[in-house]
Amino acid sequence: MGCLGSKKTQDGSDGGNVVVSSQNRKSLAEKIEQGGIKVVLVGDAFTGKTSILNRLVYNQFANALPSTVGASFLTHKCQVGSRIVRMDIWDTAGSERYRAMAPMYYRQAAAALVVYDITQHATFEITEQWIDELVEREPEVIVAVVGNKCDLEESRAVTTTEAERFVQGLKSKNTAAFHMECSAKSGQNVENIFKEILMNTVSRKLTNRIRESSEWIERMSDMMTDIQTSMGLVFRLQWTAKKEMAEGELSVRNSINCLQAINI
Ligand SMILES: Nc1nc2c(ncn2[C@@H]2O[C@H](COP(=O)(O)OP(=O)(O)OP(=O)(O)O)[C@@H](O)[C@H]2O)c(=O)[nH]1
Ligand SMILES: [Mg+2]
Repeated sequence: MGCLGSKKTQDGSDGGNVVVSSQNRKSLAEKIEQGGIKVVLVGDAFTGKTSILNRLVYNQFANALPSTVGASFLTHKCQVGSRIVRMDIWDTAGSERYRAMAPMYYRQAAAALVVYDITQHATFEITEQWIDELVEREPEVIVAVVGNKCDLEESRAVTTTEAERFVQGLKSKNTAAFHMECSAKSGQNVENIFKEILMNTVSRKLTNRIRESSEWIERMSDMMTDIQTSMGLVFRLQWTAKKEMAEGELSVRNSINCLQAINI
């Protein structure tokens, strides 16, 4: 997967004023699938959501960042095999006063990064709430449970095993989920998370298409059976009609023979 360009806006509400990067060339645009994949980042404040995106898109990291206001929107293009897939990414604010706004960004999200800070256990505990809220609105969403700041291993408060057990629990409830740890600071695993999201989304799309095709084939074969049954019925009717006609003809001929025999 390669990173091919992005455009970004920060607005606090609806993602207006989009600035298109110079890399948005026509040759690329022509290859981009219509309608990108919508990805949303949620999680507690200061867990590093904006930093993860800054690492992905600009390969940059800042030790001090202003908190996101409302939400920020950007698009990012990635190559998956021979295809270029556009991701429409919403980076939401984690602070309490914007909490109620988050569900506005869940609509039709194909995937969500639910980010926690591995050094703050409370940020991990609250992920369940975000996920419940997300899945309730978008049951098909692919959930990436992301433990950020793994460069701070010495201050770790959430073990990998604990997080993986939690994700197993989600899977057993039929939520498409995976767990990964990353560091926006060092860049470790950041691109892999989005690669995994894309792979999961593409394979889900393919599975859905295969399911639709097999349902279509099943419907066709049901229709063929119906047609065959109807054809069989028509043949049987034709055969009965011919038989009755032949019998009728026979009895008329017999009557004529009888009449001729008694010379009438
Ligand atoms: N050590 C370390 N610090 C990080 C990492 N990622 C982010 N930070 C720091 O954590 C703080 C919060 O990062 P943000 O990216 O603003 O967090 P956020 O989740 O977007 O926060 P809100 O916008 O308020 O929801 C910043 O000071 C970052 O420098 C990381 O991987 N390692
Ligand atoms: Mg932010």
